Amino acid sequence: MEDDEIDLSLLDDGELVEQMHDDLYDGLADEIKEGVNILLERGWEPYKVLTEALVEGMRVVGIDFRDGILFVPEVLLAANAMKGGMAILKPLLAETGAPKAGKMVIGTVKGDIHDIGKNLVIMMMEGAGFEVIDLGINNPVEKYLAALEEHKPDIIGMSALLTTTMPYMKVVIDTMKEKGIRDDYIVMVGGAPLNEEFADSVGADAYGRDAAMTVEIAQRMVAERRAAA
Ligand code: B1M
Repeated sequence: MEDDEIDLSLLDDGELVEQMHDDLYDGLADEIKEGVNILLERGWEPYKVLTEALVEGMRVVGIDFRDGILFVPEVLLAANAMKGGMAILKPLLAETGAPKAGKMVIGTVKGDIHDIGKNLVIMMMEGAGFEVIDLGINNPVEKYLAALEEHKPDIIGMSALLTTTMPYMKVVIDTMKEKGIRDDYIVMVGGAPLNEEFADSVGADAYGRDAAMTVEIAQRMVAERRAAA
């Protein structure tokens, strides 16, 4: 170990969690994995590790990304560190039946292969405790419909980066209407060329301007739907 490195195992719980927030911010995946393991060894519930050490750390990352203090490369590093911790917690969370923030199916629409923004959204959503099914790129309507049927998510998300592919979102939403399943899901759309008006015009429920906003809106809409049910 380097002289200036911190021995995480010597920190008390509070200090360790604070250090993990800093390590997430700095995208240090190995330190995050080590921190998660230490907290688990100290008897922390996996859900407590997830919410207090990881999700809270990512919340700060999301705010600074939204405010232009952090940029895409840094957020990807933070999200990658988060993923390292999540990989340890996921099987344990499944066993303990921790509450989920919600479930989302997301993919880039047909004809479009841009996925950096979508992947960022996925990482931030997972960071906020959502289960996300990633359909990848170039998705025809059939692929979305099959995923809705199979996974029964709260949210269907679509991403498009080209002015030529963004109209395809309407194809998906119209097909959902034809099949009578439109209102069974929250429909969220995003991608650089979109805006609020476009989202309204294709019949989506919400437009995610960026990953942090998408998480905020998703949390609010899922909570509203659950309260209404
Ligand atoms: Co492309 N490309 N590209 N490209 N590319 C753009 C989009 C373009 C604006 C560049 C330009 O000309 N200035 C332009 C589109 C012009 C237009 O439509 N009017 C363009 C073009 C023309 C093309 C090709 C046609 C080029 C060619 O071959 N002649 C071709 C198309 C291929 C295809 O899709 N069929 C093409 C290809 C590529 C690469 C493969 C080289 C590469 C993609 C690599 C990849 O994604 N794996 C690429 C890239 C990297 C870009 C730019 C430079 C960057 C896009 C990006 O990743 N941004 C882009 C120019 C630009 O936008 N500055 C450009 C960073 C990312 C974090 O932001 O994706 O906006 P963004 O995501 C944000 C939000 O939008 C939101 O959250 C994200 C995080 O905050 N969000 C969502 C996104 N999806 C969401 C979904 C949600 C919610 C929120 O669901 C709920």
